[in-house]
Amino acid sequence: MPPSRRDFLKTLGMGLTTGSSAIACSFCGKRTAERHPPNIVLIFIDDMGYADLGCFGAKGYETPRIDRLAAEGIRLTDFYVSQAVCGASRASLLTGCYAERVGYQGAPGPASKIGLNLGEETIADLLKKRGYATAIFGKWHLGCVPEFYPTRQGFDEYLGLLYSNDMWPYGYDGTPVAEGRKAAYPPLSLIRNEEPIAEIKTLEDQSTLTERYTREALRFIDENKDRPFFLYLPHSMVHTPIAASPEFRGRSGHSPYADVVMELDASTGRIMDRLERHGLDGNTVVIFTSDNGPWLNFGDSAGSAGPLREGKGTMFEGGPRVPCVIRWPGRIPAGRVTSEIATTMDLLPTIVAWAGAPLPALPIDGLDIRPLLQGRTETGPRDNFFYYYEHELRAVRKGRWKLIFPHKSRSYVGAEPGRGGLPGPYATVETGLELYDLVADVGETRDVAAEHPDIVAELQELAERARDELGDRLTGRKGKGEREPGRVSTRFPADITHAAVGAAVSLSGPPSPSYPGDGPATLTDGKRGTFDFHDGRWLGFEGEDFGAVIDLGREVSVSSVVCGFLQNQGSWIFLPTEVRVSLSRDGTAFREAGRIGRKPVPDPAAAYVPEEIRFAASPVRFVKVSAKNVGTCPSWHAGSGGRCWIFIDEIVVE
Ligand SMILES: [Ca+2]
Ligand SMILES: [Ca+2]
Repeated sequence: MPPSRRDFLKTLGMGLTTGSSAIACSFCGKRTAERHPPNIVLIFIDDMGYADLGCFGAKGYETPRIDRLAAEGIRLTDFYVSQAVCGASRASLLTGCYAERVGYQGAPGPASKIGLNLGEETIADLLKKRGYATAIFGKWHLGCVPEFYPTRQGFDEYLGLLYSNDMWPYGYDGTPVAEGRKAAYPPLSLIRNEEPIAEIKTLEDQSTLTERYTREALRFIDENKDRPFFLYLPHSMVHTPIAASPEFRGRSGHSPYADVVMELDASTGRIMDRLERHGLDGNTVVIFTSDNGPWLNFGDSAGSAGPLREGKGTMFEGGPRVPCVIRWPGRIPAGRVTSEIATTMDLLPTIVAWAGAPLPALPIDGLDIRPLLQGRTETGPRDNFFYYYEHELRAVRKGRWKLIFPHKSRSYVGAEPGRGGLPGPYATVETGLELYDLVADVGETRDVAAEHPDIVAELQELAERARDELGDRLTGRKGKGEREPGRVSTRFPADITHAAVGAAVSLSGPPSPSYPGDGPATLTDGKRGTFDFHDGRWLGFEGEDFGAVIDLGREVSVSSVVCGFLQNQGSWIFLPTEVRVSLSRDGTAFREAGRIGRKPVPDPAAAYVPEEIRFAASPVRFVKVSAKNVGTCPSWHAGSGGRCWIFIDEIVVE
């Protein structure tokens, strides 16, 4: 008998757990299901480096309140986020899954039409089932259209920014930008629940964010002191543009960056004091960590990864390895330090087990690390970690060994960093197949692959199993455990029946290799695309005209042809300037049935436009459609001179 999927994944060490086993587990011990389950406070800093806290070796300034958390709890030295980028990292934190599993990548901007799938269960969803009050104060970054807001993903209340604080129509110095990508950004709104309440448009406004979030957190604790609560505090700082409130400017005597970190430290202290005032600190789990490593090209406005290689946007250790401390007096022994591998994905199963709440119904990757944290064992349940970035499996770690696969990466080495809040350029680095011993060489400086062919082979085997489950763009693999992100649907039904469904299509030229859909058949499969042009339901043509002939297989009486086109000018996708339909009975002699022409005009809204051509009904077998590309982006467009795209999803023949 073949092993079950669960057994199989267990041998992978991928920690796949399912709802049914979870329920059995969370009620098996009395210790985990007391009358009043613990409150959870999860403080998540944006872009804080591995060495930015005193207890992780920060130099030149102090973080006494966070250091005290470490002294009274546990410090994790080998703690990872799933990816060194804001959005994907947060998807993993809240779902307990690799970003590949939940299909959520990168750091989507204001025009993005995807979000964390509403079918995923977040920590907030799960704790609500156990009667927790839930709140998020800070940066969301898991979908910026209302259907994906935090209030739709288990949070009772929200105050914060929907995405990064630099996704605003201003430069890093706070002055308006006239051209480029940011010029098209909408105002950066502070959202309360589902309504914008203020606009963040100056560095002075940025400097209010830490204080605003902290005040909300204190109020939330006050209001919910008599019931279990989950407080998720994903600060916008220390992501640039950094800004400390007036009270903290110059406080560190070191740098504006250190001032901002000290304000975050003081914020953490105020939360601890408030818990203590209400007598709650003994029954509250406080977790402090970061979403990814430092953004090093900002120089003196970035943090430090200390001894680790590189930073944010890379999967060398400085990218995904982040500082982490967890405090729960009486349960987690004070002053503990562990170098076992653990990840933000492990927080979900650990927290819900402490709370006596169920695990998600869908498979996850996180592992319950309660025994490790509580000192019942020195060995954690996780001995491996898969370093994915934007769906590329760039490296794998098992125990002390990290095998890096050949890939191109952002690098900060050899590029002059910016100063005074402004970014410097990135460099790039290309790796080979490289093996590092992270215990002897945490900085990944000496490739020892040639000395350990057996370990290389073992890690390659492990990686192969990850690719099977989660896919890998570097080797062109689709994983069988991959799920879809949430997508904004158009107002048209996703499925449609018409006379050309299943008909053969020949294209006059191939689509871009980046957007091939399912080949030419994409145009007659009876499926429409969503606003996400990455959804595999579109054919994309870069700078080229579109042309296709559909063979209906036999003569059919036809009176209209409707072609579905996408407009998303922010992504250089324009409607065609002309659409023309011709008909034929024999595939040789075509007669024109109609044409539509339009001029490109600025329109920031994403739109699904069915271009319809109607004509007198007549029997035809072949339908020819051509569409003219705008060509190069018009002078009024941010990409002026660049090549325009056409995206088409279906040719509806009736
Ligand atoms: Ca970040
Ligand atoms: Ca289609």
